Amino acid sequence: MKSGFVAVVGRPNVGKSTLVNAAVGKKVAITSPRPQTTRNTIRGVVHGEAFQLVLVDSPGLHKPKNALGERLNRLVYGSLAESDAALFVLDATSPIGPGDRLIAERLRESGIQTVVAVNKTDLGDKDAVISQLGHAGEWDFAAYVPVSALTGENVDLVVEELASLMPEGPAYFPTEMVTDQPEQTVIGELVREKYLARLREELPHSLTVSVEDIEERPNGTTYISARVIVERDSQKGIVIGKGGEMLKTVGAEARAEIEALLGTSVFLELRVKVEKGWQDKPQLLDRLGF
Ligand SMILES: Nc1nc2c(ncn2[C@@H]2O[C@H](COP(=O)(O)OP(=O)(O)OP(=O)(O)O)[C@@H](O)[C@H]2O)c(=O)[nH]1
Ligand SMILES: [Mg+2]
Repeated sequence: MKSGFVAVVGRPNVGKSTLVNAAVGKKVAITSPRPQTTRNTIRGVVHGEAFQLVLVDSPGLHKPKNALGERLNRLVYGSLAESDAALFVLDATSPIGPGDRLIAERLRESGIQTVVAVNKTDLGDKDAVISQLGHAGEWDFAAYVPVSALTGENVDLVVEELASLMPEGPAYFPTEMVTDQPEQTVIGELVREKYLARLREELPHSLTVSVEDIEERPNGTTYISARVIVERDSQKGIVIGKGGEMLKTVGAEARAEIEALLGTSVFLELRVKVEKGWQDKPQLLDRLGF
């Protein structure tokens, strides 16, 4: 069969994770309208009849502002070296900018075979999409596909183009496996996604979730204890909300998705903790899995 690894790259918020989920057919990566949603490399597996694609979703590339940002960028460029092809995602609703050009340059330097997806075609008008395809065409990559990760339009074409670039190889993952992430990680991410949808501005970047314990009890309920970690005392109140309202709402929303994921009833205990400046502390970043 044809099989291999595909590095999914692009600026923050262009829809990389949404596209990976659409190609895999399951939610393996959380998404949000905020830039820098994805923080880890996440592998999502597309099982075809004669191919297997391992899509490696990664944080959007941007100018690093702190130790976390630097680690994320290194992570992405590191994953390029280990990949058989790249999927470069552009956003049809915003013109090609210096960030996109920088990524294009890196891709060309690396010599990796690249498929360009111009995403969010459901939002961008036709002329904008065509002009983007034209500009991107100058980079001379392997293929160009206008796509909507949200409606699913042309997602199959992206998969087809990528599959055609894969070398002969083994199935890297068994058919029932769509991601390599441990349950603990997926659960923490689902909690973080619910917070991202509700919090404003800077705060989401200061928030991380660490799942400490998952235990299936004889009564069939899975008990999960997780910590919501923020950077400053002032943020603690926001994350908990008036009378614990925010914590309750997020907890209920996350619990519903976790129950669907695990297929059991779930008791989710969320606790909030302040870790001052966690994004700039290498030791803490290690412990939190970055
Ligand atoms: N209308 C529309 N919205 C989309 C499409 N693809 C993604 N989005 C939205 O764009 C936002 C960002 O999507 P993500 O998939 O989180 O983007 P990302 O590139 O993974 O972002 P980072 O992880 O922050 O780098 C979300 O609100 C998505 O719902 C699309 O094809 N059409
Ligand atoms: Mg993402």
